[in-house]
Amino acid sequence: APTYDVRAVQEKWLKVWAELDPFRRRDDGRERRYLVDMYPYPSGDLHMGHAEAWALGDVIARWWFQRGYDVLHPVGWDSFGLPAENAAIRRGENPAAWTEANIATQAESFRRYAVSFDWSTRLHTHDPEYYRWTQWLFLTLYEHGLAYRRSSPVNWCPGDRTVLANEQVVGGRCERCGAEVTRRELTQWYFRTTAYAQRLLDDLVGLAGRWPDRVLAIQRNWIGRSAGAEIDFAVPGRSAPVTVFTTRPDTVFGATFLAVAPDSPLAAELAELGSPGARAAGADNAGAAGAAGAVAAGPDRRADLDRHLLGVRRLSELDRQAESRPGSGVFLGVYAVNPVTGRRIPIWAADHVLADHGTGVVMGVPGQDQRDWAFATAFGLPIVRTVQPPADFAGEAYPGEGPAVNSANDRLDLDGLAVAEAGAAVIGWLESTGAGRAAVSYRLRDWLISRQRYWGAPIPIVHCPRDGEVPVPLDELPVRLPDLRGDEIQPAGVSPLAAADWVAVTCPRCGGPARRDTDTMDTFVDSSWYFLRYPSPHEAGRPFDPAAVDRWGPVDQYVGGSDHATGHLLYARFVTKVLHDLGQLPFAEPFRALLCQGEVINSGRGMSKSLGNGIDLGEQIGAYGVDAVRLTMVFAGPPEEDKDWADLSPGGSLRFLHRAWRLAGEVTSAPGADPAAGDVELRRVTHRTIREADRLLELRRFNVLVARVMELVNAARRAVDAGPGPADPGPDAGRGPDAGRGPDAGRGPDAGRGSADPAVREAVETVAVLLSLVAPYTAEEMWERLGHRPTVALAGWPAADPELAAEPAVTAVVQVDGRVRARLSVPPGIDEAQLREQALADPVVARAVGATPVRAVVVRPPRLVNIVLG
Ligand code: ANZ
Repeated sequence: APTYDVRAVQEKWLKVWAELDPFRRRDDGRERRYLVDMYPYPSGDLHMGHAEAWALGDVIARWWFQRGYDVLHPVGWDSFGLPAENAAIRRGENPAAWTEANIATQAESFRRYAVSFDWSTRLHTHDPEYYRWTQWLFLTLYEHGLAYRRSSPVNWCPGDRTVLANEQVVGGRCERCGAEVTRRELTQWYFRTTAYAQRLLDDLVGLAGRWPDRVLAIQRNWIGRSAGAEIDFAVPGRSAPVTVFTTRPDTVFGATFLAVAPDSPLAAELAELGSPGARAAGADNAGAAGAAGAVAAGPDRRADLDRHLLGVRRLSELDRQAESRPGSGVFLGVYAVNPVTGRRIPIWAADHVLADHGTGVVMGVPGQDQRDWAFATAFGLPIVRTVQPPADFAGEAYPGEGPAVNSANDRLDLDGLAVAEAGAAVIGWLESTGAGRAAVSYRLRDWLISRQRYWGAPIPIVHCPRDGEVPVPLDELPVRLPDLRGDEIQPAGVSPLAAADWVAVTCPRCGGPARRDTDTMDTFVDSSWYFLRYPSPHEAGRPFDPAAVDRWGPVDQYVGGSDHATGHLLYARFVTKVLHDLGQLPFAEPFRALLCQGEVINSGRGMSKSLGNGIDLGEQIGAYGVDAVRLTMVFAGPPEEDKDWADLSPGGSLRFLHRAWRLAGEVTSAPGADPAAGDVELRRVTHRTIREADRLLELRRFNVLVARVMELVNAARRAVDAGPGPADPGPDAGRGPDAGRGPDAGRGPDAGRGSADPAVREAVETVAVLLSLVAPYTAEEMWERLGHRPTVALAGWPAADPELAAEPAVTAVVQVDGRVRARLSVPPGIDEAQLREQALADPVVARAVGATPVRAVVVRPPRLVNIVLG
């Protein structure tokens, strides 16, 4: 069978498209649609994962183009970041060279991959004209108290020698290099994401059904709201009480110890208080001996704590929280007073308590909490049950429901109350006595945004010995990266920028000598706002043109990996909300809908260098062509599912594309021929396919759409081969435009008996337009063979004729007391109420029922109605 030369066809249409530039957004007032694919990181050429994501996103964008929307489908690169920096160190270069070479390669590959980009929107985050505005974003947050610097224990990656955000630590390891992450006390910059915790949570509701449930669940869990109470425990010898956060205020009668995070300033302070040298200050809290007022030499609790800390620093946050691990801790030599029992309870430092969660202090309730049970057992602390376990309970701590026990004092009696009631009673009592309050805590932490690396946007702050932190004035942005290379950017634990001459500046406020901040921003800051820059990528005096953002934002469809659920997708939501609150954006959510593609795997496993099972995109395209690779990606299954390349057949995709293309060469009716005179059965298939296409695209069931197009090709093939006979084309019934040229030359009129049927033309044109969403080269080639001018991409979406698209009627049987009284012709999609109504309204049925009361009507659409009389 004739085929086309894949490579030649690609070359041919690339030239035509470059000239036509069909995918420019027009800003012409038509209804608009905005689609963004998560922009790529330029590490080498495009790979199979890119091929999948952009094939899927392009289906939607190209559908919108066909539907006549003004579409913005931009392209850009996430071009700051570590791989470029590491490559530059290896090569002794500046990272820009490697980065820009890769961008050029990827841009070329994207063009060849025929993604419907508006190339005029192109942006790169390492471009000073872009990062000028990333710095502006930093300063805007800084100005509003949402960017700040503090010293705290942070995640440290010994491999990359930089700090990591919590979102970049996966299972205790660096997301990028896999090294085990440790903790270090460092002064770092943060964005105050916690100020938006509740809003970030609340607004997830509006995304339901438009974002994958899984991503919503991950975000909800990451924000981790828990409601409970703060309870103040007085500490004799200390002016302020120690406050705990608990989700179980009902258990406070069972709090037999407090546990503080060993790496918190509070632990150090309490150890000081509990050590002999501190006796004078804490007369009532005289260490383990508890001999009030006595000055005696006792254990040095500070030394104990320091020893304990050595072990703690080796643990990740995850390890510290693991229930399976026997916790460890040290007594701090200090006591607190349980506000409901009045008893003195010891204060320990315990490594399962995290410094930056809740208040960094836990009340230990061994009766109800298994970790506390283990801790109490290990260290001989008392255990008091305050919830009665069921009779058959054989475990240790009992975390479940049950009546409160051992929970009464002379002013508060919880005994017999259920967990929720008891909790509410405790909160009421605490609030009336001033010893506590209802409180909410979030798992979400502030976003650590500073990095001790070179290839990122410099933090636009100057440190002045006189004026402290001074923001760089907006008109002095961008703070450009100095041109460093190779050795000069070796990671050393402090930013390579610290060693550059660049550091010395004059203070913008006092004019005295000062130093630049030497950290750069996490690249996730760059990507937290790029979708706001796309509508006006060349805007000079501000980050974006408000009118452009107003017209195009928010993004109608975002496409990218669900691995960004807790990082990028949360950061982008945060930044959008901040800018919204500052009156800069009319919307508070950046992405109306989110499509997360699955992974492309091979033989059941993720592709990786170590497994050696990588599939090279360039080779696949070389062997089968762009269209076959795109079609394979789209046809492989639902977009969100993983696609195992070993199970797929790009060769089969190519054979199908050739079949479709051959049909286009066999059509002999003229463009514009009226299909009404054609084969009505084929027309029904065509119009049902069109009607289904919109629904399937709406539902993002692209694979099913491809299956329908394949069926339409088969139907058209049958119609050609078995048509009513070779109609005489006549002198002016146009022949296929290929007649007389191309590999199919002369095939047109003799091809099949149905070649001249205008319904065949209608079917094949429909195939070309639908296929243009997936296989743009083949579709273009077909369109040309059908006698049309390029580009098929903007040919316009076909409209389904409702009559032709209607499913053929089916027969519904109506029985009255078991006897068939009527047969109704009904649409197959009829619903229960409609069918019931139609059955009861039938005159024969009405007569059979007469005046007898109807006891029941059993309706089984579309085929059966059974009326039972009383
Ligand atoms: C007493 C208690 C009794 C608790 C009980 C639980 C069960 P989330 O939802 O994670 O906020 N907690 C509080 N602060 C902590 C910290 N800094 N590090 C480790 N654990 C901490 O859970 C809150 C619960 O986790 C709190 O409620 C506290 O233990 C613990 F039967 O208080 B609970």
